[in-house]
Amino acid sequence: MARALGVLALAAIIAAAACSPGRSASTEKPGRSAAAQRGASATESSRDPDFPRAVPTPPTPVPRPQLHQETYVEGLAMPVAFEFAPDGRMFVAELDGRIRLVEGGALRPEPIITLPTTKGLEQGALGLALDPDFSRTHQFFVLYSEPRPGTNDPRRNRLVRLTESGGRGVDQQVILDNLPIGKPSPENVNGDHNGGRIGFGPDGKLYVAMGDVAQRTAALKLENPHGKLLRLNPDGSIPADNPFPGQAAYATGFRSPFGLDFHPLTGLPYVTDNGPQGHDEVNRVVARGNYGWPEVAGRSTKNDTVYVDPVWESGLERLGPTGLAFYTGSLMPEFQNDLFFCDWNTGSLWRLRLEPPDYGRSGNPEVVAQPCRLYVRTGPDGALYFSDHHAIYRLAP
Ligand SMILES: [Ca+2]
Repeated sequence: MARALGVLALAAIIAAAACSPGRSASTEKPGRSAAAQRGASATESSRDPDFPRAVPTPPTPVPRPQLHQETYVEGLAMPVAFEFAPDGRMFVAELDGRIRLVEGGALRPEPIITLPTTKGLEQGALGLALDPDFSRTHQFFVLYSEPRPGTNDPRRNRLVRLTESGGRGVDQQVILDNLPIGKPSPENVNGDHNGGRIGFGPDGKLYVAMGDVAQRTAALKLENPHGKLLRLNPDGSIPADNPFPGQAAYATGFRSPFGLDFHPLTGLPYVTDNGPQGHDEVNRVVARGNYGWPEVAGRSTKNDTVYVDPVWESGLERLGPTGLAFYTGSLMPEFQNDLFFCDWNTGSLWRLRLEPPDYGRSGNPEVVAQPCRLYVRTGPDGALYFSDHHAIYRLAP
């Protein structure tokens, strides 16, 4: 895994850590094989001033004795995304394609549907969103990595829409197909940088955060989905008012985004992105913005206005940021409208206070809770919910 997480791959992350914990701290150098990186890292780190520090030691959360953390549901396998329906049920996407339901705090034993996914480290059921009009339509959306039939070879990423009926996912419709997908190789079995987070903005459009799938040249082309935040109508068509006329892209220059949510006051999307050697980012995403990759990771040092700098970046530390959410509840007023994100490498829930009026800058984040490695959301009850490899936790007074 490389970069740890950087990847975001979260999946990668995930998988890597799950399969070989000792390798989760390995570092990817662009253009070099993972094996070569591992072999060279000890000597390289001593002579390359830009070589990232080891994965940071998990920081200690800021004490908040007034808050109580409990396990909300366990027995899950890599719950990479979860969303609350208006009726209080929680939909959960497990990495290897199972969509689960939690009702009244209890996990239904059978998935509502199991999508056929590749079992790579950074591939699978990567994104989950519910129709803003779910109460009426019962529709939900999943972005997943499809294998070639009968194999584990990645064929494509695809965005599908399903309807929940009696606890089953039915009437699958492909909304956007043939999205790029990372290809495994002997040096890299992860299938890098798929991204795959999806979510509805307050404008009713469906946003899709796509990684570069380790194809930098392709990512430079506006018409390619690689490394873009896409903006779509719910049926997959391109909105007439998209910022690049006739194009699905809303913004460009992402590498391995694995968190997506929308600011409760401005409505702008925010994404986490994973850098190649540290320089992990939280980004406030404006229409037509170029977020740098593959030319720039982290803040640009080129003194130009071509690239939009991140709201915050990790410098040389490799966190592997994953899920991102704004706190929009009323149970914890001190968190109101703050940005929260998880990271794979230390398993922390980070809080970032954004500075008004445009919420485009912040100081350093603080750790609020652990373990948070995959996803975070504000629940309808005003609690914060976040997940690690096998469980979802609830934080509230
Ligand atoms: Ca960037």
